Parts: sequence; C-alpha cells; structure tokens
Amino acid sequence: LLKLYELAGAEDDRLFSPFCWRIRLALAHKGLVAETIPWRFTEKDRIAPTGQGRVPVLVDGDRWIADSWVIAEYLEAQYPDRPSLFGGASGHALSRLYNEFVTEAVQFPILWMIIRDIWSHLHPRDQAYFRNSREQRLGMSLEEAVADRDLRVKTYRRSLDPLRRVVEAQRFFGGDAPLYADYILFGAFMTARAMSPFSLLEADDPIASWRERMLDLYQGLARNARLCS
Ligand SMILES: N[C@@H](CCC(=O)N[C@@H](CS)C(=O)NCC(=O)O)C(=O)O
Repeated sequence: LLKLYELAGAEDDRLFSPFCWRIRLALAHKGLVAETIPWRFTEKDRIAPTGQGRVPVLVDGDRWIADSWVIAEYLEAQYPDRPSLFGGASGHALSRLYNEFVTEAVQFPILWMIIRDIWSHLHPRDQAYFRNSREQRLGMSLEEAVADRDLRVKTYRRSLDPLRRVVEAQRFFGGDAPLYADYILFGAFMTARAMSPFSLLEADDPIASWRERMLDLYQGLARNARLCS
C-alpha cells in the first residue's frame, strides 16, 4: 500500500500544498490509490527518513521518496504500463522545463497574493512557524505582501497570456487529455481554492474553463476537496 504525506491546514482534510496536489492527481492518473497522511509544517520528525523537511513524501514499502518531481518520475518508472504522465521520453524532458518554470513564474506569484489567507487557515500550531519563515523569505510581513494584490492580480492575469492561448487551442496542456504538465499548474489553483476567497481569474477566462475541466477529472477528485470557507 502506498502512503502519501500531504500538507494539511486547520482540518486534516484541508489539503492545500500545490506540490502535494500535483501528486494526488498523478496517482489518480496512474489509477493508483494511496493512503493520505495529513502532515503539518512543524512535524519534520515524521518525515525524517527522507533526510529533508518538505512534502509531498511518498512511502512505498520501505522506500521513502521526497520531492514532487522525483515522485512523478518514480511513478512513471514503476508503472510503465499505466497511462503515461509525460507522454514519452521527449514529453518527460520537456515537462522538466515546464515544472521549473511554472513553479517559479506562475505558482509563486499566486502564493504571494494569498499568503495571508493561507496563514489564517493553517493549523494553529503551524502559524508562528509559517509567519516567521515566510516573512523572512519575502522580506516583509504577510499583511504587506498582500496589501496591493487587487492591483497586482491584473498584471498577473495578463502574464498568463501564453498559457491562456494554449488552453484556447486545446483542452489540456497535454492535448486532448491531461498530463503531468496539467497537474503542475493546477496544484497552485488548488492551494488558492482550499485557502483563499481571492479571485485569481475572471469567470470568462479560458484558463478558468480549463480549471473547471481539471476539477471534473477522476470523479471530481479535486472538486470534492475541502474548499475555503
Ligand atoms: N521541490 C519540492 C517542494 C516541496 C515544498 O516546498 N513543500 C512545502 C509545502 S507546499 C513544504 O513542505 N514546506 C515545508 C516548510 O516550508 O517547512 C517538491 O516539488 O516537492
């Protein structure tokens, strides 16, 4: 049986890590079931066998695997007869660029706009750690980080034009069906969905239509997850 350590907020089923969502969807893509183990930022000891302090962590028998990209590659290698996450060797190579690019240039700005909302939905025992570590990283308070987000989101929406043109032309980044590339981008939107009431996209945005298609996948796996309230 596979186990997946996943970041949880105030409630055990408020799963909100963008990287963990990538793997939740990747497992469903492969038709695999993993037991979710809710994990909090301050529980580093529970994932100590990986020698690092971040989730997702996949446990397969006596193997502990950290890092979403490494886990995706592991699933692809272990289950070659199940639907491919990358669409072959060249897709695999190209997805690496997409993984790096989306994490830096697309996901990070989303997290930055909702970082104060994330804090408010964390488990109380994580709140001080999160505030301190993130304020240090951003060089400002969580409140300052989101102060001008209504302005920033307009520029942000325009910055998504390259992605927008792709999902205007095709249903998924993977083409007619989703691939790991789709899960990479979608993870960031799941963080927002679980933790923040802030509207990242306008309703008529083609990226919002793609997001709806993603929410429908695997019997509504993502749609049925706990929402921000
Ligand atoms: N490169 C890693 C990044 C994972 C990551 O940053 N996870 C965050 C949660 S979204 C985490 O566990 N952070 C722990 C911490 O900040 O202490 C991956 O792709 O899995």
